[in-house]
Amino acid sequence: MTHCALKPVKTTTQWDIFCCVVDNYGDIGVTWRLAKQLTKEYQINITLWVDDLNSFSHILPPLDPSLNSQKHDGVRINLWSEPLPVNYNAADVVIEAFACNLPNAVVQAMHAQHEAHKQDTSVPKAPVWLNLEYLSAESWVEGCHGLPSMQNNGLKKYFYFPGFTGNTGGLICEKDTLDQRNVWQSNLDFRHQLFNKLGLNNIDDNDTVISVFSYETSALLRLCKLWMQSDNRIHALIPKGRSLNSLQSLLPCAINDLKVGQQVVHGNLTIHILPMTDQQSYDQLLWSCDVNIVRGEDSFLRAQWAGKPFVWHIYPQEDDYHLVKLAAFMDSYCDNLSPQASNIYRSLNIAFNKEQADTAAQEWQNLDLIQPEMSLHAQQWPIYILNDADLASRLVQFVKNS
Ligand code: TRH
Repeated sequence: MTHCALKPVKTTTQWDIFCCVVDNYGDIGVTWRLAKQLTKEYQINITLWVDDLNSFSHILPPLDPSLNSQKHDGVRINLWSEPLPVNYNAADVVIEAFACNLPNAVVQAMHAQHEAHKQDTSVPKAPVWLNLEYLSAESWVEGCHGLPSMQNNGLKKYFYFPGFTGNTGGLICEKDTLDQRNVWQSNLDFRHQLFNKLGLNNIDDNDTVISVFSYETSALLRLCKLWMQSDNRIHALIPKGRSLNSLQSLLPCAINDLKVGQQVVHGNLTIHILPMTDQQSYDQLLWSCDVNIVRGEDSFLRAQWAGKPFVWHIYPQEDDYHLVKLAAFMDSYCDNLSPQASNIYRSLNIAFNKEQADTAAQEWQNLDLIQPEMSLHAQQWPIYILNDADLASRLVQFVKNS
C-alpha cells in the first residue's frame, strides 16, 4: 500500500462549534441558530458541542439532556464534558463561541494536524480556528473583525466579529426568514393559530399585544401599571423567567407556582404566562405581536427581523459598559429617523435599561406620536442592515479566504 492510499479522503466539510453556557440562553441560542443555518443552507456537517444540555432543552424541547450525542435538524449535538467522551479528530473548521476555552484534546488534535502538514503538505492543513465574538454596533468592531492571533503552539486563531456594517462579520439571519415572516404577517390566520396553540384564546384583533422577554427592571413594572389604565385592552405575553421577577407585586402567587397558560388581569392589562418555545415558535410570536420587548443578543436580532417596533433590554455589563453598546446601536438604528422619533425611541430604550421608570412610561406614551414612522422604519431596517450578506454567508466566505 502506498503512503498516499492511507490518507483520509474527505467528501464533506466538517465544522465543530463549541459552546459553553455562561448564563441565560444567548450563548446556546446563537450557536444553535448558526449550526442549523450552516447545515441547511450550506450542507456543512456540523457538530455542536454544548456543556449544558438542560439549558439547551428550554429552547429545543425535543432535546434529551441525558444523551451524550443526538441529532436534531441535521446537527449532531454532543455533550461537551471534560475529558471529551470520544477520541477527537480535527474538523475542517473549529469555532469557539464567545471565547470559551477549547478542550485540550481539540487544541492538541489541531496542533498535531498542523505539524503533520508541515512534514507533508498533502496532509490537510490545521483547521481554520475562529473565535465567534459577541455582537456590538460599536465602530471599533470593523478594525478587529477577522484579525488573526498567533498562538504559542504555532496555530492561528481568527477573531470573527458579528456586526452591522459591511466590514464586520454580519448578522445571523437565515435566507428565508424575511419571506416567511411576510407570508405569516399577510394572513391573520397564522397568528390566530399560534395564539390558540399557546392557549391565548381571548385576544381580539384590535387589542394590543406585547411580548416581553427582558431581565429584571422596575421600568417593566411601571409600564405594566401604565398598560392597566390604557383605553384599549393590552396583553403582555411573558414566558416564565426573569421578567416576572420585576412583576411579583402584580402576581397572585410566587413565580414558581405560576402555571403556564395562567392569566392575570389588572384593569385593561392581561398578563399571560407563556411556556418557553423552540426558536421557530418564538420567531412566530415576535412576528405576531405589535411591540416586542427583547434582550441580550439573539432575541434582539429576531425582533429586528420581525419588522415590528421593539425595546431592547441589553445584557448588563460591568461599569455600565452595556450603555455604550446601547448608544452605538441607537446611533445606527435612529440614523434615518426624524429628530422627534429618534429622541423618543432612544430615550425610551435608555430609560428602560437605566430603570428610569417614569421616563420609560412617558416615552412609551409618546410612541403614539411616532407610530407610523417607527412601523415603517421597522419594516425597512432588516433589508437595509443585512445588505444581502448575512453572517453565515460571510462566515463561509471568510473560511474559504483563510
Ligand atoms: O438569554 P439571553 O439573555 O442571553 C444572553 C445574551 O446573549 C448575552 O449577550 C450573553 O452575554 C448572555 O446571554 C450570556 O438573551 P438572548 O441572546 O436573546 O437569547 C435568548 C435565546 O432564547 C434566543 O435564541 C431566543 C431563544 N428563545 C426561544 O427559543 N424560545 C423562547 O420562548 C424564548 C423566550 C427565547
